[in-house]
Amino acid sequence: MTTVTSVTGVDFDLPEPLLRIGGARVGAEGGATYASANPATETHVLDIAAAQRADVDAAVLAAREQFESGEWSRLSGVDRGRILTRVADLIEADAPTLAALEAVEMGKLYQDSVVGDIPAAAAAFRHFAGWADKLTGRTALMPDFGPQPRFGFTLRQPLGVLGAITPWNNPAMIAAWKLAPALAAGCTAVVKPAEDASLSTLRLAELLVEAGLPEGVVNVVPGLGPVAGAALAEHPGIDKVSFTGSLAVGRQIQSLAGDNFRKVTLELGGKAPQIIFDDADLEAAMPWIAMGNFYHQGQVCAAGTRVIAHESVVDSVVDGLVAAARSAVVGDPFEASSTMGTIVNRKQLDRILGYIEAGRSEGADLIVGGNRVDRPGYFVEPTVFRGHNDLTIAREEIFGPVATVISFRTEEEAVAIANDTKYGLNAMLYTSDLSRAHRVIARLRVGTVWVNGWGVPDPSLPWGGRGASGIGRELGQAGVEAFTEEKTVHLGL
Ligand code: TXE
Repeated sequence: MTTVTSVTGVDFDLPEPLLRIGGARVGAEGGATYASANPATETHVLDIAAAQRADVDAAVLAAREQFESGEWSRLSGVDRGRILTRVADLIEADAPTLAALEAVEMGKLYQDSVVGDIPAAAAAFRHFAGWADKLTGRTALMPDFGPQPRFGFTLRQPLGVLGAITPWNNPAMIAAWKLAPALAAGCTAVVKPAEDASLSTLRLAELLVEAGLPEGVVNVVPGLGPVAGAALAEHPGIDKVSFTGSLAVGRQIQSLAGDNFRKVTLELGGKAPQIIFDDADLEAAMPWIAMGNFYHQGQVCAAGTRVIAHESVVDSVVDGLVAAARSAVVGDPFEASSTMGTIVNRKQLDRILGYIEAGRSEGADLIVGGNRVDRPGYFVEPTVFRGHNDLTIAREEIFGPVATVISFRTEEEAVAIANDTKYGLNAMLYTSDLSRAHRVIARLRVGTVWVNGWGVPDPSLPWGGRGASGIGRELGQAGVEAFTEEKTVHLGL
């Protein structure tokens, strides 16, 4: 095992950078690897085995054989739950390592992962552990069929093999959101983590086995998206694809899944509105509004980057965002004083700077920020524009710390602006009027609404989008049932 020391003296072990197929830790076919890099220092971390098509075949076969063996899929729900609870305990105990792996590979603040992402990953396992023995069917009293009395019921059975393709922005948490419900339901899985952040998923795989999960239940195939990801998404041996990532790749996966009549869940990001009414408690709201834009450098699918403020409070909201931007400390993700880390990679940094340029050239008013930070690493200033909803920066997901403030006059207008987007993942609204909150909630075309706040989805409630934000729901009862098939039985008596 290789031990690494961060620039600020945090020691952590790197997991073996290999594929996990069945019980084996193996290199990729032909010895293929890809480089993992630290975006804060632009230095190499290590080379990771890059799964090829044949490796994905082997992983799917391992997951299929494990599923058919019944060792996991027919284990009692109580026993599955016991193991998943142990996984949650191990994740919590391992938070410093998991957080360090995410910080070193993709620049998220170490401290934010320790208290945020990693406990959220554990919470998903803890929650779905409780579902493992509660996935029951229903019964129906049916009329006799001719002379024959009948009784009907349904069985809820595990779906089979999951192909999970995960993004780099919250790698352990999103892997947990897919794996915990799938495992609770009795499925087995092949996971393809993002090439920019694979290490915490490899570490998670080790913890799963340490908790007592049989080998082969979760197989991990790090690799490049168009190679390993595509091979997994189109593999005939999987029963479901669960994907979180970009719209473009989501579209490809959806069409592949459609061609193969395969179940699919897609979470493709958003362009969420934060509506601030004139009756909002601004002092309480401002930290949430700022966090919804600058937390994790804006690389969050739920980020609320369209700040839609009533004309009577819009100047105060802009001032609040400017103050938050000016007080942000953009620095090394391991540094305790940093409040913002780095952008994940060069490509993403250039994308963000390109959007900022589009904002400027389309005539939006740049209030603060707008530049790359002058130091090594992919750091960008928190940025605030004033503008309108037709700007490119208000229409496209930037996945960077770039807010666009838009003003409105009436509730009607606020709802219209909020809904005027192809995305529909989430929305935030700030008001002290309960009736208004209910009226607006009912009209927002999104999967989730936060009122007077912003944050992380909770495993007990569903999460997912409408429109270009995706298909299906993860988490909650809907999320775990999505890993089952409900079989109807007509019993002649
Ligand atoms: O995503 P990709 P990228 C959005 C966000 C971001 C943009 C691009 O706007 O700026 O997408 O990010 C795998 N077949 N989100 O380029 O490529 C890939 O290896 C199968 C929002 O990083 O979609 C990785 O594991 N898989 C989002 C995963 O897909 C393929 C989170 C996501 O990477 C593949 C991430 C292929 N052909 C980005 N090509 C959210 N919903 O939160 C790539 N992959």
